[in-house]
Amino acid sequence: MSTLSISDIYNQTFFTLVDQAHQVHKANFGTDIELCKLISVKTGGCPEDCGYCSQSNKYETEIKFNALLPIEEVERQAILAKEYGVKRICMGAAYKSPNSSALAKACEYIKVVKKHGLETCATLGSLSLDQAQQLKEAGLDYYNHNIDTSPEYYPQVVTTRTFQDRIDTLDHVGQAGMKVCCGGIIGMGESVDDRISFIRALTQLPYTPDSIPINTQVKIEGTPLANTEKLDKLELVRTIATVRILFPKTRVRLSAGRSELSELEQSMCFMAGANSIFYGEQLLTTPNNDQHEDLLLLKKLGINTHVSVA
Ligand code: SAM
Ligand code: DTB
Ligand code: SF4
Repeated sequence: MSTLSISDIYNQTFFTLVDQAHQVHKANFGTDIELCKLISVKTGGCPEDCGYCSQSNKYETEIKFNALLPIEEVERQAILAKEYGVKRICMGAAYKSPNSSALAKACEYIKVVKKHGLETCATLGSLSLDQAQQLKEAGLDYYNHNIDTSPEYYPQVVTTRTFQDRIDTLDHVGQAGMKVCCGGIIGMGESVDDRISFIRALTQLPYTPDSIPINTQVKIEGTPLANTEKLDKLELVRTIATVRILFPKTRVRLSAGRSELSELEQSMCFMAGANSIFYGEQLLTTPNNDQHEDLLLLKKLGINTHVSVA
C-alpha cells in the first residue's frame, strides 16, 4: 500500500493520481467491466429519513410503490438480464430492516436467481447476525450496505440511524461469511475532507469490501437534498482513483448518477479504476443509461462484455 496519506493521494496532481490508479488497476484486473442488474423488489414506504432518497415515507416524492414482487417476476427479470450479459443480480428493498416474512421471501428470490447461474446481491436494510446467516444459508453472495458518507457528515444526511448502526450490520454480513458490498454517495454537499474521511472509513470497515459502489447523488424532487450544488465531475474521478489505489483487488462500481456522464467522462472513470456498472434502463426508482448505448460505448473502448452488439 502507498505510504502517502489518503488526503495526499486524493489531492495529488490530477494526472498523477489517475496514472497511479490506472497502474494499480492494470496490475490487478483485466479490461472487463462487470454488468449488474438492479431489481427493486420492494419499493417505497421506508421509515428511514435518508435525505437523498425517493423511497423514504418522510418525503413526498413521485415514485411507483410496490410490495414484495412475486417470485416469478424476479425470475423473469433475472433470465432477461442473463441474456443481456449480466453476471450479478442486485435486489433492493426499502426497509429499515426486513421482518421475518420479507427475509423468507428474499431467501426465495436468492434461490431462484442462483438457479440460473447468476451471482446474487441484496440490500434490505439493517441485519442481525441471525438474519445475515439465513441469507448466507440461502446462497446470497454479496450484501450491499452503504456507509454513504463520512462519519462527520452522516448526521446531516440521515437521523433515523447512526453510522455505527451501519458498521454493525456490515460486521454481521462479514461474520456470516458473505462478501461485503459497501460504498456511498458523493455530491450531497459534503466537503473534500468529508470525501477523504468517507474513503478512510471504508478502509476501516470490519471486513474489507469486495465491491465498492460509488454513487453520485441523483437529485429527487421532494427530498431535503434535492437542491445540493452540482458536483464537479473531476471530484468523482478523484474519488474513484483514490478508492482504486487503496483497494487494488476490489470491484469499484460506477453506480447511480452515471447517466449524467458523457462517454468521455465515463471513460475517465473506467481509466481511474471503475470496473462495474449497473446495466439496464432502471436503477431502483430512477432511470439508468440506455442499454444499447452502454454496449456501444464498451465496444468502442474494446471492453469485452461477451454480448454481441447490433
Ligand atoms: N434500504 C436499504 C438501505 O438503505 O440500506 C437498501 C436500499 S437503498 C435505496 C441502497 C442505497 O442506494 C443507499 O444506501 C444509497 O447509498 C443508494 N441511493 C439511494 N438513493 C440514492 C440517490 N438518490 N442517489 C444516489 N444513491 C442513492
Ligand atoms: C448502490 O450503492 N446503488 C444502488 C444499489 N447500491 C442498491 C442504488 C442506486 C439508487 C439510485 C436512486 C434510485 O434509483 O432510486
Ligand atoms: Fe430507506 Fe434505504 Fe431509502 Fe434510506 S436509502 S430511505 S433506508 S430505502
